[in-house]
Amino acid sequence: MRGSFNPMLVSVCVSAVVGLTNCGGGASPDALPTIVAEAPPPGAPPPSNAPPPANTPPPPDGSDGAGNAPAGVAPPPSSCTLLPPLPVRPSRVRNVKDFGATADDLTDDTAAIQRAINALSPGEWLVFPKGRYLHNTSIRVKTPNVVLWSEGATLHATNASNQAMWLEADGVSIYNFTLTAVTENRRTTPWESRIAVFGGSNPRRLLKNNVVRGNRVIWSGPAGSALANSASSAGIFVYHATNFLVAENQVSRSLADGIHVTAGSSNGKVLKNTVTETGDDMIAVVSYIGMDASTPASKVAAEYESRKAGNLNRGILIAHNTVSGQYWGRGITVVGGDGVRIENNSISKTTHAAGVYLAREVSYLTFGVRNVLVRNNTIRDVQTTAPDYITGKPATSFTRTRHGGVEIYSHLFADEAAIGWLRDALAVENIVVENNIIDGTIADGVRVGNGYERTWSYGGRPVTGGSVGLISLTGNKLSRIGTQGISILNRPTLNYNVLCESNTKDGSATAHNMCSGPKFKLPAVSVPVLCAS
Ligand SMILES: [Ca+2]
Repeated sequence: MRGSFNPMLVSVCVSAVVGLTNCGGGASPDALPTIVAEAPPPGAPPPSNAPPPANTPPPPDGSDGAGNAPAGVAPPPSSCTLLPPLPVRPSRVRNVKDFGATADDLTDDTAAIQRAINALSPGEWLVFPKGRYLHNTSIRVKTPNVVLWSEGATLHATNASNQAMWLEADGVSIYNFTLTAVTENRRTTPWESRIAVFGGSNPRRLLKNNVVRGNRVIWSGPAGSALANSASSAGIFVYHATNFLVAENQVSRSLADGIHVTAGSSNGKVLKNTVTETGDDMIAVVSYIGMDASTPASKVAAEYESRKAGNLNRGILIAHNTVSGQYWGRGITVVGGDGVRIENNSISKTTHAAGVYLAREVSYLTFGVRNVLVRNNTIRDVQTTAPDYITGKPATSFTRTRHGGVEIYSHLFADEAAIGWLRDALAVENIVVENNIIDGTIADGVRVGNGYERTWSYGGRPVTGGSVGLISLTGNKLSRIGTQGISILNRPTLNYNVLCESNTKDGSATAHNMCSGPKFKLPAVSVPVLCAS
């Protein structure tokens, strides 16, 4: 199977047994039976210009990028989150109108735009003057280091199933566009997203140095209309890319995730974006092992290391974003990943599930989670409000998972749990949750280890809580909490403990009887450098 084109690898949350947990379900055993999501069947044919089968195994992603910062110590955030200056428009640029594109009329501009892009030499700029242009299929950019630059342009996609501004060469950048689209129901692939960083005909080639900045992926018509949403799948879809920057974009009402980072992406920054009212996670780092959830653990174990090399996301910085009001999914998530910093974000009105969610999930067979720093975020109104906007599938009425404001767990199939090293590999560990404000939750403020010592089933296979630990919860300020401030469900052991210090609930110290003291090992979080310049 490996090496053949697998829709699982390019999907935002599609599965044969779809969606009770990843991509919005919330995976707690007590929530399992309540939601049935819908998604295209896994065998649905891709569009005619979809990527052909990849015929090479995934390469190692080449990331290094991990420096060690002990718990609670990290480089100054300013050096990490400082944006580079915008590029200066060169005196000589190409103009899309010179290739026949016409703004503000009903004529389709796909051919003209594609002709203009194909005419670019590496490094050239293509300027889109003010006005609204139409395209009826994805626009593909295969020349490295070109810049797509809007000067007040709107791109409107008229095809729900093939609509991406598709960056498929190194260094391709897109700045300042307004992007609207026709949508039908929720889709899953990069070419059904609105901006895709994706290798296209060679999806396993690691793309480098792409920039998506200052764009607005927005809805353009009333609820219930074909213009009510902004993208059929994710608003911005980053697939197997490194050294990428997704900054200062707005995504509103995408049918799947707002910003979706997957497939062994590394050393990337997601900074200062605004994401609202999406149909799934607002910002997601998701690492699929890339096998169906029915795959027996023995097969997962046999292929684990090679798949990890190609599919595990590493070294992602998610900072200074504002996310609010999704009707399905979570606020900011790491569902499989190593080395992720989630800092200084504003997360609010997560009507369906957690504000911050760190989990290994069985439904999509993801990797574990390790080395995550969740710091200085403001997390407000976790399932305490109803969504202001809902559309289409999967959510025609909204549901609540009763996740914590911050939710941390590992779930394993029982046969995975029985293989000791695989159980450890799929753990959620080395996590620091520090100095966050968590204000307003329907259930716990922070919940760790849901599913521990419990057994339930998914897809007919027994599932159990996996290993969760080496977690530090320090200095968090909790208020308006529905149930417990901190809830620890796994018993502390040497390697799987939760340290709780200096947390408050309504101004008074709060902890939990399963919090362990410093007699156990502390987490040693290894977070991406990304801050050198
Ligand atoms: Ca036109």
